[in-house]
Formats: sequence, C-alpha cells, structure tokens
Amino acid sequence: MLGDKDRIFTNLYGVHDWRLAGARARGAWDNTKAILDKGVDWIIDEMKKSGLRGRGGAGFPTGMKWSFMPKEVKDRPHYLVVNADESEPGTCKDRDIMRHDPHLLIEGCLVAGFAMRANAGYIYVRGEFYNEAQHLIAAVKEAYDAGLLGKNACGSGWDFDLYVHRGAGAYICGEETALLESLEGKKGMPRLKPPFPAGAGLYGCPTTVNNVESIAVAPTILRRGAAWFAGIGRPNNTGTKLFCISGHVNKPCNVEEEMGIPLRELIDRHCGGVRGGWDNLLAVIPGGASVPLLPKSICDNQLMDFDSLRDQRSGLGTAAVIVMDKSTDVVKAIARLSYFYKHESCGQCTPCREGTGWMWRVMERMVTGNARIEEIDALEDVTKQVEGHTICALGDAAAWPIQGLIRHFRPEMERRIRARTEKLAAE
Ligand code: L3W
Ligand code: SF4
Repeated sequence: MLGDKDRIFTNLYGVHDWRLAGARARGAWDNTKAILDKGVDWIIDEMKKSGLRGRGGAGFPTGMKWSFMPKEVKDRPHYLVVNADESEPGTCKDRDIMRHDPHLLIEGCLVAGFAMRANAGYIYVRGEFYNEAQHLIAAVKEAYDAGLLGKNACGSGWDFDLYVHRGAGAYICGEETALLESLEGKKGMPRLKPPFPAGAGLYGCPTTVNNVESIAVAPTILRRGAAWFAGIGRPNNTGTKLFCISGHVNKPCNVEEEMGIPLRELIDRHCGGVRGGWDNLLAVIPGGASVPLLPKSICDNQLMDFDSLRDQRSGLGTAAVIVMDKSTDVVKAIARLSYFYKHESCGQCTPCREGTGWMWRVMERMVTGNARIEEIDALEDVTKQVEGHTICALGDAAAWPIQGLIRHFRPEMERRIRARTEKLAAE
C-alpha cells in the first residue's frame, strides 16, 4: 500500500488551495530551474530510468517517447501537446488533476517541453470540462505572472508558452492524431501511423502527445529521483498510479496507489468493499471501457498493472475500474458499450464504421436472447475482423469488450437464447 509520503497528488480531493500559493506550499515549482539546468539528456535519461509508462491507456514508455523527438530544432518548431480529452468511460482522474492540482501539470509541461526542445505547448481539454479549463487558464496566468512560463521561464534561459485549448466533445479527439487534426482546426479524424507525431505531428512538425497524468508526475519524479519512482510497484510496472473506481462499490473514488496493488485490496481499502460483499461480485472492467472485463474468479487474485492484466488478456488502460455486482445484466452492459463505440466512430474506415454498428445490433439481440447460438461465433468472428484492421484503436476498443464477454460469459449468452427459444416453443 502506498504511504502518504509517496503520494504525488496531495490535493486529489480538492481540500487544499489549488492556486499557485497552495501548490507551492505542497512542493510544486520547487526550484524547477535546477531541474532544467541539469539539461535535456539528464531529464530524458532520468525519465527512462523511472520506468514511467504512459498513463493515457497504451502504457508506452514516456522517457523513450520523449527521446524520439529530433535532437536539434532545424527547419520546423517542436511542440508538446497534452491530451486532456479524458473521455474513456469510467475515467475521471485527469479531471481531478486539472481542477485540484493544475500547477503540477503546468510545471510538467515546462519540464517536458524543455526536454523535447519545444517552445510551445498546448493542453487540449475535453469540451465538457468547462470548470477544469477555467482553473487551468487561471493557473497558467498565475505562472506567467510569476515568471514561471513565457520568456526565460523560471530564469532557465528557455522560452516556453503554454496554451489551453477546449475540444468540442468528441471521444475520438482523445486519439492522439485526431486530437492534432482538431487542434489544427479540422475535423477530428485519426491519421494513419506511421508517421508518428514525433516525426510529423502538429502542423507537420515534431510533436509529442502525452496524457495529463504522465506529464503531471514528471516534475516530482525529477525532484525525488528516478530510483524513488522505480522503487514503487513492480519491474516494468513502476510508480504510483491514479485509479478511478466506480460502479457497485460502497464508496466510489479516485485514489493514488502503488502500481500492481491487488484489485481486491484496492476495492476493500479505498471503496469500502463491493456492494453486498466480495462474494456478490460478478465482474470488473479493470481499465476503462475499452478493455475486456474479468469475471470474479480472476479478480480474486488479480494485480493491477500493465503486464499482469495483459496476461489475463485484458489491460490496465486508463486504470478506470468499473465494478459490477451480481445484480448486473452483463450482456446489456456490454451492449451499451457497443452502442457507445458505434456512436463515437468517426466513420472513415469501413471495418469500424460498419463493424461497430453490426456488432451493436447483434449485441442488442443477445440481450434478449433473440439470436441463434451460432451467432455468438459469428459475432466473435466479426470482432476479429475489426480488431487490428482499422486506422486507429477505436476499432479494437469496440471489439475487445465483446470478446471478453464471449470468453467469460458465453454460458449466460447461450442461456438467454435457449430460454427465449423454449418460451416461444411453449407459446
Ligand atoms: C514513435 C513508434 N512513437 C508508439 C507512440 C504513439 C502513442 C504512444 C502509444 O492508443 C490506447 C488505445 C485505447 N515511434 C511508436 C510511437 N508510439 N510506437 O506511443 O501508442 P499506441 O499506438 O500503443 O496507443 P494509442 O494510439 O495512443 C491508446 C486505450 O489506450 N485506452 C484509452 C483510452 C483513453 C482515453 C482517455 O480518456 N484518456 O480516451 C483504454 O484502453 O483504446 O488502445 O503516443 O504515437 N514506433
Ligand atoms: Fe475512425 Fe473508427 Fe477508423 Fe478510428 S477505427 S479512424 S474511429 S472509423
């Protein structure tokens, strides 16, 4: 269990002052110049040694990502872009960073921007996060007024401007290249990768897109040292992590915990347990809507980190833990997610545009049992034709929850079909 001394987000619940004075009192902006004075190579090396993996869903090593940026600024400017378009169902951690600890993020932007030789950064905030954007804008102004941003930021000799940009409420704009399109003023439609943003990103220039939490933890890692962060959690799954726990628990909450904490401990310690007790648990979606759910039998001994969850053919994703007790209609729950992906598909590639609608319609019939048993296999087959055959990960995200349902709850799907068939035969 993570002790208070190792917590990075000391105002996660908003009980303290989020403005500059309060943030400074909690350690933010503490001699940032000294970090920058150590130089670009030291910062990137330290980030690599910390083992930090991206907190936006994919878990890509952050230090390595920063190192992909060209070593020198030549003909094109470099950009840092922060993905604050938090829209993954169940996920609400970046929101709390922005409203309760915006200066951690802003200081992180300066450090990350410096390390990737960017003189400008953009924070792309989910459109619905109006109040969060207001806090960010106010905090950015405070930072400019205090000489922490702008020309000669923090007295470092580095110029760094930071802009807050509000999105317009499309889930797909959380995909990094759709976000860049949107930031450029175009329709938020994902680009083919490669090229990755580090080669051709915003306005075709070298760009790194990072999640809010990844950037907000960077200054503390650099102040306390990579070894401190790497000493928390497990190998290849290091550090502290914000978990968002919702659904059928007694006290839903966001909490910063050690990576690799057992799922049961996370729920029992911080959420007062599953509603009706652990034995009343049916299933958990461990990492936001896009990752497959896990039945109770797996949850009993499950560790919450990237590799342990991947071993169960699921994922840590955004660490949004959605708990379902035995009162849940699990087929209906996944059908609702299928509707979500159908609705949010940008429609530019055929397997996703057609497949998400097809999967949703079949899932709706699975809810009532209005299907044939063989259609479960057909449904699974279609998920595999969508998975890996689309421009962006939304296609995979639509396929995986259904695959998880079939893997773990196939008997329940068959039971509904049989029950309906028997009922019709009896009429
Ligand atoms: C340079 C290479 N850069 C990879 C970079 C890439 C990106 C990062 C990860 O999707 C997942 C998705 C959601 N040279 C590189 C390279 N990169 N190879 O590394 O890339 P990737 O493709 O693994 O993932 P992604 O496209 O960023 C993210 C899942 O997360 N998800 C989260 C959704 C989250 C939200 C939210 O609310 N925050 O929407 C949940 O599971 O489904 O699979 O930067 O450029 N060779
Ligand atoms: Fe658009 Fe879906 Fe293709 Fe992504 S996978 S580009 S959301 S149609």
